[in-house]
Amino acid sequence: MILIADCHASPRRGNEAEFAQLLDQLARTRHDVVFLGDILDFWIALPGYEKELHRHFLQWCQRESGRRQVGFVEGNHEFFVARQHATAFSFCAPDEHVDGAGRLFIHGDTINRADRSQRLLRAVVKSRLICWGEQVVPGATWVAKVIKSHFESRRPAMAKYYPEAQVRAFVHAWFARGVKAVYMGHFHEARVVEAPPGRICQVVPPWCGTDLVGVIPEGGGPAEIRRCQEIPAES
Ligand SMILES: [Mn+2]
Repeated sequence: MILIADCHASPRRGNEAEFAQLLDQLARTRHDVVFLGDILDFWIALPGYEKELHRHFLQWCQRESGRRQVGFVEGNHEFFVARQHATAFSFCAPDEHVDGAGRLFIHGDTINRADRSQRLLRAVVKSRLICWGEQVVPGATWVAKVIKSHFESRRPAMAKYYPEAQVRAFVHAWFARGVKAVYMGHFHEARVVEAPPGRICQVVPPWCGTDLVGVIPEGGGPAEIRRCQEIPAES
């Protein structure tokens, strides 16, 4: 299984062509793929807010999920994807997903309890009232404005800070509930988090700027961090 985090594909970053190449490389392997969020920078899955980049990615997921598992968990730059596009994926979750093997996939932005503006945005945007409001065009415009102004006013330091004690507490709570492994992105660095014997917690590095992805071996275990083009085709 291949894990991909934080591609931040966007015209702003000028990495759309490289991202298309990544999708081609993935399609040439036989691996299941799980996208750990912040794949497209950014993605408001409402009418009028999706572009060719979003459509191309969705088509890829739709096609490849017929050949392999393609999972997606939303990052803090993605909104309403699970609600609007669930059928394009094998699984698609606004928060976290636990698979049949007891592996938890999560972006990671909600772990830092001190990041109040991020948690508030999530709570507001994903509320029932907003779900109703965004069915109409003025509602959708307003929701998109709120989301955009959040990112414009945000201190970049908060997003990058790695809250070690909180990550540990978070994953141990999941281990206590029977989860065997936790894989996340978001923090823009590769980390293996200390875990009890037989359990795994890993922070997958961002693909953006590194070309790196995680590859979980057949029998499970920690993901090997590799460049995607080094994964043999049809493996
Ligand atoms: Mn993120």
